[in-house]
Amino acid sequence: MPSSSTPPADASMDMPPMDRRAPADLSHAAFGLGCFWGPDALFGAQEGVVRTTVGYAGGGTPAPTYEDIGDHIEAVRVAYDPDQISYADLLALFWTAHDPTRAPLKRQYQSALFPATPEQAEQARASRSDVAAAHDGALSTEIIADAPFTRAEPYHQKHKLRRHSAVADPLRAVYPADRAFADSPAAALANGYVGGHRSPTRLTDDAARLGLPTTATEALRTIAADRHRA
Ligand code: MHO
Repeated sequence: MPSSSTPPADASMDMPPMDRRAPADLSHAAFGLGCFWGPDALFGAQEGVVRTTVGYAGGGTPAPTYEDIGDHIEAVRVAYDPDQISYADLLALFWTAHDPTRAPLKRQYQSALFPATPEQAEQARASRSDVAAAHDGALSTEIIADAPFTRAEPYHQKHKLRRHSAVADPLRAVYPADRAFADSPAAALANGYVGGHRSPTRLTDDAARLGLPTTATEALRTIAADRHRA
């Protein structure tokens, strides 16, 4: 019998196939909807979302950090393939994933849209008007165009996934650099599963592109089955 410290034979992996094949021509946009850990997973679970990054945007304080966020807002920046998911789809997700009528206790958790292009800004404004009409105008959501985005500290990136070492460790071994791990499309998708935003039945198809060791795939399936609510 191998000792308990012997890693399973299949515990290592190569770069995930979906990371090798990630499309180059991506659009991006950022969203603020409270603590960024949850939205990181929510957006990461969506088909067509290629990368997610959490960070700080919307303020004027230079060089924000988590401990010294100044007047910035926690945000998730999404890199997406516009052939697979539209900004309108992302907006729809944004509105349903939080309560935009609630004024947050701290500016850090302000509801905000950070469009990156004039077209997105126009769509964001039109979408906000539609949603406001349905709520008698009482929305707290701000629209801040062309806001500089500062990446958050590594421990905030894919925060939910980091708590599940059976899944995160093989990915960390492929990407020892924090930045590469945070930017991995496979890490974004795995984080989406851990957050309960993707049905475990979809792992049947996703397993090959994630390329995780079998033990990690099974661990992810168990976590997803526990978290996912139809
Ligand atoms: N309630 C959470 C917020 C973290 S989020 C990155 C906590 O402090 O644990 O703002």
